[in-house]
Amino acid sequence: MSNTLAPSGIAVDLGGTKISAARVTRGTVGDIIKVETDSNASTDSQITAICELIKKIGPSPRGGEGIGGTADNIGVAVAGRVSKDGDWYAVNSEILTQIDKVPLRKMLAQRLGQDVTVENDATAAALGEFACGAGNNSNSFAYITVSTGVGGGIILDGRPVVSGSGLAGHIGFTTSRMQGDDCGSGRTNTVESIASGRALSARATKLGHAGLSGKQVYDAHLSGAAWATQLVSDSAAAIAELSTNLKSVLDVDAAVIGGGVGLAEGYVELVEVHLQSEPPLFRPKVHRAALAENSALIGVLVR
Ligand code: ADP
Ligand code: BMX
Repeated sequence: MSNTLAPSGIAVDLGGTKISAARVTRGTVGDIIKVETDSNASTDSQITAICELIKKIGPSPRGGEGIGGTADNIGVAVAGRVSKDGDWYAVNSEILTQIDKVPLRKMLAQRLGQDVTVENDATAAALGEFACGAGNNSNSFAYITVSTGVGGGIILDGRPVVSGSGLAGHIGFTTSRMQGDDCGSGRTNTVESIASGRALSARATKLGHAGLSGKQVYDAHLSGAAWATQLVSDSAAAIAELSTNLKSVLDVDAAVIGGGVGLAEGYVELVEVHLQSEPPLFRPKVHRAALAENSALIGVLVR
């Protein structure tokens, strides 16, 4: 697979906190439309939300860049695992409570009247960073999104690591040596239960700071609140540990970090600080995702 593609089409990125959509033209993302994700929405409501955003973006004024130059290519990246048949499942059922064996590719094709690419959001983001981002000059790296959850997309020898069930890449559900919590995946002590935006919020509540979003916890850290700095440091330490494990198992060149928390001020630098406690052999390079919030929007259109 080439890593110098500049894809075009209509892209949607459904995460646990927001759904984004935009027209992409040869690798450049146009105006992004965003709506809040309803974690408890039914399958039909989630599909409707996706299709409404696509319709708002509208057909290309130049007849689209799809196959034969007619309809636009459409790509939909979603949080959750996506099987080779295009069926969609939440792995962390607390993030998307109604999503289980949803025939996503089939339902979207029926609603939109054309084939649609469907992919896990972090795997799509890895493809975006590989095509025209921080992974553009590497054949083996791990994209890590620290966002509502902690997701992963792995490029190995120039190809995405995928599996029939769609579980491959779900590195947020690996466990940490740090003290974690129960996780909506059914596992305990996962990286996701320590590092994600939801984890920052839940751990702040346990410290008596209830009702804060992950962003509000992070902002408290930036404002000098010691309790919040400890939570953010723990998050970065868990991602550093994860990056070291990925280096040890797959010998990835780099960890490319994205997501609302991962892109936040000083976060990547904190991960690098924690990596210093590991032997050099096991330290991958660490990069902030060059495409920032656009990684998955571009990657889901990469062919
Ligand atoms: P999604 O998970 O839907 O893809 P994001 O990548 O924006 O969306 O991640 C959402 C999580 O990141 C939430 O927990 C949110 O509170 C947190 N977050 C969003 N923006 C920031 C920020 N600037 N700094 C720290 N945390 C953030
Ligand atoms: C969770 C899991 C992954 C997803 C990752 C990031 C669900 C619903 N999500 O680990 O599939 O890639 O979160 O998702 O099982 P986001 O919502 O943070 O973008």
